[in-house]
Amino acid sequence: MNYFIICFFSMFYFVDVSAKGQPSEWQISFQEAASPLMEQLISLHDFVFWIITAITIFVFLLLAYVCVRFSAKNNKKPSTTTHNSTLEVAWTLIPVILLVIIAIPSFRLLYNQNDFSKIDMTIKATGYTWYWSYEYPDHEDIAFDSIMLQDEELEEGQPRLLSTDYQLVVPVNTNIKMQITSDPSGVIHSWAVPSLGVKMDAIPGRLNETYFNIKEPGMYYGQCSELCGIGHGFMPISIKAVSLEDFASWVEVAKKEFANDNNKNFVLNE
Ligand SMILES: [Cu+2]
Repeated sequence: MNYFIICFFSMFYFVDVSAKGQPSEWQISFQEAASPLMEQLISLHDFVFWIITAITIFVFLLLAYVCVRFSAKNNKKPSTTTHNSTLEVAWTLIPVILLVIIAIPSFRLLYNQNDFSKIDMTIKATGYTWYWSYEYPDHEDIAFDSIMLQDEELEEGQPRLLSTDYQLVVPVNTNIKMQITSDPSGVIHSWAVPSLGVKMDAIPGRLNETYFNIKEPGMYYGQCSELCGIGHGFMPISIKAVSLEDFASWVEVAKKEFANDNNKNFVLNE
């Protein structure tokens, strides 16, 4: 019952009330925004939602009025009017104006999503069957695979089907460009993290780009969002956002940890 009440009210706030960066049971709306892009996505959604609601109610009331007022019983002698210029201009212009009103914030967001003018660092994600592999070209080519933890490997607090053995560690308040591609001999995947407002196809032989900026340290989870095959539901993305200092020390550790591992894909890049 509690879940029901929470979900019911979260519909009106358009934000999920549980732990940030991951989905919750019975969740209806978005995860809490953890990046500026997701904030903009949610505000555009809320804005358009109210326009849609107003239109739906208006059309419903019109239909109800027509059904009653102009039924055969109440309107024995139908009018033969076929044109009404004022009305025709109005029902053409008002939708056009509404579309322009929606288009302005929509195009602004579209532009922001593709604005790579202020990038601080780059990470490359490659989709394999069935896991993600990450490379840090700005940090001495640190590279590692990120494989889903099985149920028996999960530790306290790690969400099932979302946690990985190695996490994508990133600094907070940094514009991070993700280059996203897929194994040349593989299939199409999609790198998606709902709380960051990021979803980009990973296509063999093609390098796609997106970016995010995480505001607060914490864990942020995502999944492959392109039906890619038998392991589609088992190649999660888990991001650990840390402070700049913690990131610097992680880089030092990671350089050693992943340096001599011949299984890692970065060996191919040498
Ligand atoms: Cu996939």
